[in-house]
Amino acid sequence: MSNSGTKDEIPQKKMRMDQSNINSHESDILESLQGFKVEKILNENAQTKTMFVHGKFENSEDNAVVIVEKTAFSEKSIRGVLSGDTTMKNTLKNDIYGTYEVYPKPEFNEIKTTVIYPATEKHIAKYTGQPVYMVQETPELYSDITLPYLNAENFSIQWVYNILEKKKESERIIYEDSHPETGFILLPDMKWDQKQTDNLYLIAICHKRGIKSLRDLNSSHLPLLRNILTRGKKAIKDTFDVDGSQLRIYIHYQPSYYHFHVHFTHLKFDAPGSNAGRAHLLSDVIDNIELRNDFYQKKTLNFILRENEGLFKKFQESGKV
Ligand code: GTA
Repeated sequence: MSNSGTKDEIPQKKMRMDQSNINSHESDILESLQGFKVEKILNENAQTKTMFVHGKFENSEDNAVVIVEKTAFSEKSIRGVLSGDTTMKNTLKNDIYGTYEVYPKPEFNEIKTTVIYPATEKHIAKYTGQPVYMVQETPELYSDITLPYLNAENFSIQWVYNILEKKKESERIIYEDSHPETGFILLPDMKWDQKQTDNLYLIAICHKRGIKSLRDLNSSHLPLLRNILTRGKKAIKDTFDVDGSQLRIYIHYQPSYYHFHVHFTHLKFDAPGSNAGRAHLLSDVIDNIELRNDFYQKKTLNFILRENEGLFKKFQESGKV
């Protein structure tokens, strides 16, 4: 829990916002969505109040994917909402019961928006609602299907190198260990609005290049994995006052980005991708490798693939799903 005055809000001095970066050295930062045309709603989730939209900007053939998400209330924002600045429209009144549509001032009505532009067909496929399937990947299927596929086709990891080389997001870094073999950068994940710790989400990106995924890990990586686990937890405790026992610390298999990284999310937060079929707890991964050096080279790994994903099509063609 946070030690700030209000429940689970981040102490102001510890909050790191994007604003300085946005206004200073970025030329392609959007100031409005003027000229944006919605082409298709790719997916929506009423529970998380999120919508994934495919669109285009005027005078451009490039695709954009926009993710809009209504953000959680905090004690600070709720005081702003429940105030005289808010206008209200009554929708029901019965005895002592009343419901209203409420229009707070814009600063208390934020919508977290992620814009991917230009977006590739792979981005559009990733965010499109579609059937999903559990796949069983034996070591042989990994070398025959998965590895050739991901060597030929995967999401660009330029954004990862930008972080490691301090070209982007350097002001957001929470902790860095710069050792080339065991070091990493810990920073807020793109999905976290950093307004409260209830939905805390950070990623640790290792400095060492060439570790694609869980499949590559062996005992030579134990110092790196232990370092991320121990120092990542400590940095989060020091910065956000969230104890390690309140964190879900895991690796995705398959990830979207094949440069080794670890997800740190708050236990209270049902983060996308934190379920079985995707997430492997870092402490279990360490334990498994301690039991057997080549555990992840020998194990059959189960994971969920989307029907539109290229990798799923490869598995389908080979008759393995
Ligand atoms: N700080 O530039 C970045 C950046 N990028 C491009 C990605 N990430 C970044 N973080 C910073 N700066 O957690 C983060 C991602 C993700 C991690 C990569 O890096 O937010 P991964 O390689 O395991 O890939 O992790 P994965 O699992 O596909 O990640 P992602 O994007 O979270 O997708 C999982 C599912 O979550 C998606 O299929 C989608 O259904 C859902 N999702 C994605 N984004 C959002 C969102 N903004 N809101 C709600 N749901 C989302």
